[in-house]
Amino acid sequence: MHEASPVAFITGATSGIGEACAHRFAEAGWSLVLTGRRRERLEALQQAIGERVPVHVAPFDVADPDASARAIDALPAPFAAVRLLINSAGLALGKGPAQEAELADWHRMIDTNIKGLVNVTRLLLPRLIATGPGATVINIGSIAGHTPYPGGHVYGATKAFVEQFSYNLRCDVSAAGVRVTDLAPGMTESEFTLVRMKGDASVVGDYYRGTRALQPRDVAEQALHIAELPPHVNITRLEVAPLCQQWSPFTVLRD
Ligand code: NDP
Ligand code: 8X3
Repeated sequence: MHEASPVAFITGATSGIGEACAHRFAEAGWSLVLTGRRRERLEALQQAIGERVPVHVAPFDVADPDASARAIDALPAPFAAVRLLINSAGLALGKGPAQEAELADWHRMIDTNIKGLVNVTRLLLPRLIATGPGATVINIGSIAGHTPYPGGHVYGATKAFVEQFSYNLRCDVSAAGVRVTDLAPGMTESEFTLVRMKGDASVVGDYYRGTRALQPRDVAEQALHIAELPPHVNITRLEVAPLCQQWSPFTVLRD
C-alpha cells in the first residue's frame, strides 16, 4: 500500500520542528527518512510512526560529511528516490554579546547550520534532480537571518547564509524541476532555547512565559503546504512568526 508514497528526508527529526514534520508528513502518507544524532529518539519515532508509513532511521551528525555520505549511500531501495529534503538540523549557542561568546560555539553553529546543511543538500541533490518536477528542498532558516538582535551574532549570520544559499540553489536546480524554499520561522517552542542556554531550564521557562509562541506543528503545517503545492509553484521564502513577536524600533545610543 505504501510503496508509491513519496519519500521525505528530514534532518533534525529527533526534536522540535523536524520531529513535528515527521508526524505531519506521516499523517499525509509520506514515507520518511528520519535523521538526527540521538538514535534512541529516532527509534522511538519509528515505533510511533512506522505502523502508519514506511520509516527508515539514520543516526548521523550532519557536520560530518563522511558520516552524512555513508548514511545517504546506505538508503534502502524503497527510500532511495527522495522527493523532499527538509533541512531542520540546527542550533544556536549562547545569547550574550559577541565579545563574550565562546569561539567554539561560533564554530559549532557554522559547522551545523551552514556546513551540515550544505553537506546533506549536496549529497541528496542527484536524487532530487532524478525525481524532477515536484521535488523540493525546504531549508529551515529563521527570522534571525533578516533581523539583527543583540546576542544574535553568528546564529543570525548562519541563517542569512541559509536564505542566500536557498536562492542560489534554486537558480541552479529549477530547470530540473526542483523547488527550493527558505522557510523562516520566528519564536518556536522546542528544545531550541534549552540547547541555546546549554541546559539551563530556568531560563527556558522565563523565555516562553506569557507568550503564545509558535509550536513546531505550526511550522510543519507550512512545510507540508510548500511540499504539496503543484510542481510549478515555488514558495521562495516563507516567514512565519507568532502574533506575539514584534519588531523593535531602532535604538539610538546617546552620550
Ligand atoms: P530543537 O533543538 O528542538 O531541534 C534541533 C534538531 O537539530 C534536533 O533534532 C537535533 O538532533 C538536530 N541537530 C542539531 N545538531 C545536529 C547535528 N550536528 N547533526 C544532526 N542533527 C543535529 O530545535 P528546533 O526544532 O526549534 O530547530 C530546528 C531548526 O529550526 C533549526 O535549524 C533552528 O535554527 C530553526 N529555527 C528554530 C526556531 C525556534 O525558535 N525554535 C525559530 C527559527 C528557526 P540531535 O540532537 O539528536 O542531533
Ligand atoms: C530562532 C528565532 O528569534 O530566537 O531562529 O532567533 S530567534
